[in-house]
Parts: sequence; structure tokens; C-alpha cells
Amino acid sequence: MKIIDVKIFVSCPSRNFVTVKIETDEGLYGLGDATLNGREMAVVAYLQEHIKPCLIGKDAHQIEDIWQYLYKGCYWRRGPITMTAIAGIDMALWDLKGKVAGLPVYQLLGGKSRTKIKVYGHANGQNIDETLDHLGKLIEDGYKAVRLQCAIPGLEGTYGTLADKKDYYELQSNRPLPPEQLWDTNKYLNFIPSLFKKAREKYGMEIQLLHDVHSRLTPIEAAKLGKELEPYNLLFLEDPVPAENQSNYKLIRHHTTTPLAVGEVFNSIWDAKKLIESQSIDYIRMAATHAGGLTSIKRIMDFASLYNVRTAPHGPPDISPIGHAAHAHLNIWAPNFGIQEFVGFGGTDMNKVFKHSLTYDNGHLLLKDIPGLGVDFDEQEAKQFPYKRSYLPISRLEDGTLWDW
Ligand code: KDG
Ligand code: MG
Repeated sequence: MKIIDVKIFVSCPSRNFVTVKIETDEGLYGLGDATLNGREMAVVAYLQEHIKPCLIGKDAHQIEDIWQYLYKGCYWRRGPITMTAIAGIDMALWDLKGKVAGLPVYQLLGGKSRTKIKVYGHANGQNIDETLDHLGKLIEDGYKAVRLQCAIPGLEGTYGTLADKKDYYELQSNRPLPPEQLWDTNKYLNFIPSLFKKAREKYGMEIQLLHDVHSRLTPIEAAKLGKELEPYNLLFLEDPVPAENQSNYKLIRHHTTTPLAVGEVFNSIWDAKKLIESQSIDYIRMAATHAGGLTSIKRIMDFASLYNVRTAPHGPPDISPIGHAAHAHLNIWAPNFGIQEFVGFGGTDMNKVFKHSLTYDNGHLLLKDIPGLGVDFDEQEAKQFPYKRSYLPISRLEDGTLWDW
């Protein structure tokens, strides 16, 4: 089955997505997600100029060899642009293989370890009452686990707190330049424990709660927060600190039993190796879309299982339904699956462009037995939503110092 074309589409049905379509001489095609939020066109150029010419004429069944060819063969290993481009190709090849076999991709990975995929939703708000009302609605909708983010008194808007507003996630919405937000660690640390205290007072201990720090603390500040949150029994504290220095997590670990999760910005197993081996984390959050596709994420999941680290794949709105479907297949298979982040299925425009087969039911995602990844992409509809340049925001302290966003 020879590859005859690799098409790359960029569309913006509410936000930007990069979609890879691999066509074969047997008439079948495979689809992959290569979306890198805020740097989309760098991946498009990489795919178009550097990868596509090498793939024409290759056997689409050789997934592993093509992965190695694109990883080792380019000399410049790793990095988000390379690994997102490889991911788009890799997913499309797995999708194709499933279609040829007439089997959903999870069957090719080894079959089902479970019947449904537990998810965590997001509750956000401008103040504690708003966040807790949102949490209440999610509990009514059947969620068993919810991430709480809340605006910090005295700070205008921080990550993940814009409630139901369209671009609540990261104030992205197609601004000409990155939006800037203020950050103050002291105000944050003084406030966050009270959010969880009130959540437990109102809803009890059964609902599982999570929180994303978005890498804004130092290890010792994170250790302090972890200790203060212990009475509220979090499922995990996400990205308490940046992880370029993997020893950061060891330090936090020595001080608190609050479980730790990290990995959404990682793109290779080497970013996570030390963290996993030293059992400094409890959940690894790497995304197929940003870390080389199913081929490499499957390897990472297997490696993590040796060290009691479970998986909690990144599930933001800036991964396309094809990337989310790749996670669903990995999650149904992985023996050490933990939980999937889930923020809903996107709006009408997105559903016009991507036809997927996942459904939400009582705190879980259900996967239909469709050959391949189970997502289709409508090229004609996609043309109605052209690419719009867009950036993630930037954080600064009050004195202007640039901070982690
Ligand atoms: O592109 C960046 C977002 O996906 C990220 O900010 C979301 O932290 C995030 C999360 O946990 O979903
Ligand atoms: Mg996060």
C-alpha cells in the first residue's frame, strides 16, 4: 500500500487545527492531528517542505520504520515542531492500518483493558462561589473528577478561569499579539487552599478534585502548596513547576503526599525518563499530538507502568478531535491508564469539520468500534474556516518581570 500524497490542512473552526491526510494507491486514506497551539504554521512548513517529499512512494504499513526515519533520519531529534509533525504522520498511518484491517486502532494495540474512559472536567470561575456552582453542575452531569481553577483576588484573569466565556482556556482568540496577564505567587498561594477547603465543605470527599498550577511555582513553593492541599485529597496537582530540570519534582516529592502530574509540554520519552524512573510523579500527561503520535506514546505508557506511574493524557481544546481519538484508543488499551482530561466536544463549527464517534456518558467517554481512529475530516467545510494567527498569553509580575504562563 503505497503513499501517493500527503495533504496538510489548516483550518480554524473556532480555533486553529493542523490536519494531515495520507492518501494511498489503494484508495484508503488516514488522518492525523499536527496542531501546535500558537506555532501551527511552523509544523505546516515542516510537514510540507521536509516530510512530504520523503514519504511519497513509501509503504504505508511500515509505521515503525517511518517513525524512526523521521526521528533519527532528520538528525535533529526531538523538539515540539519535529515531534508534532511526526505525530500527524504517525496517527494517519495507524488510522490507515486500522481501516485496512477493518479494526479500531485499540485492537491493534492489544485490545481493551476497560470498557469506558474515565474523564475529568473543568470547573472555572471569577470567584469561589462561581467555581463551586460550576463544580455542582458537573457533578449533576455525572463527572467523578473535576479540575478547579479560580481567579485570584487582586489579579485580573489567570490561566483557566474565564468561566463559560468562549476562549476561557487561555484568552487565545486571534489577537494580533500575545495577550499579557499579571501574576503574583503570594496572592495565589494565600488563596488556593481556601478554594479546595470550601469545595470539600460543600460537596464532600467523594468527588475527585484536581488543580493545574501551570508551572508558576518554585519547587519549595510547590511543596508548601502540596502540603496545604493534603487534607483535601487531590487526585493530582498538575504542573506545579516547570520540568526542564527534572530534579524539581524530587524536591516536591520529598515534602508532600499530594500526587503530582506533569508532561503536557513534553515531546519525547527523554523529557520524562528521570521523573518516571525516580518515581517523582504519579501521572504522566504527554499528548500523542505533541510527542510523536501513538507509536511513541505507547512506549512511554509501557515504560511508566514499570514505575507505577499512570497516564492522564493532555486533553485541551487545542488538540483536534483526531488527537483526542488517538488518546481514546490508547486509554482503552493502556493497562496503567489513569484519567483523561475532557473539556467537551467543541462547538458547531468544529463538529462540521470533524466527524467523530466519541460520546460522553456519566463521567466517562465511550468509543465506538469503527475501523481506524474513527474520525473523518470534511475538506470542503474546512475551507469555510481559514487559519487565523493566534497566540498563547504571556504572564508578567507587577514589576514587568516575565513569568511562566
Ligand atoms: O496549548 C496550551 C494549552 O493546551 C494548555 O495551557 C492547557 O494546561 C492546559 C491543560 O491542562 O489542559
Ligand atoms: Mg495543564
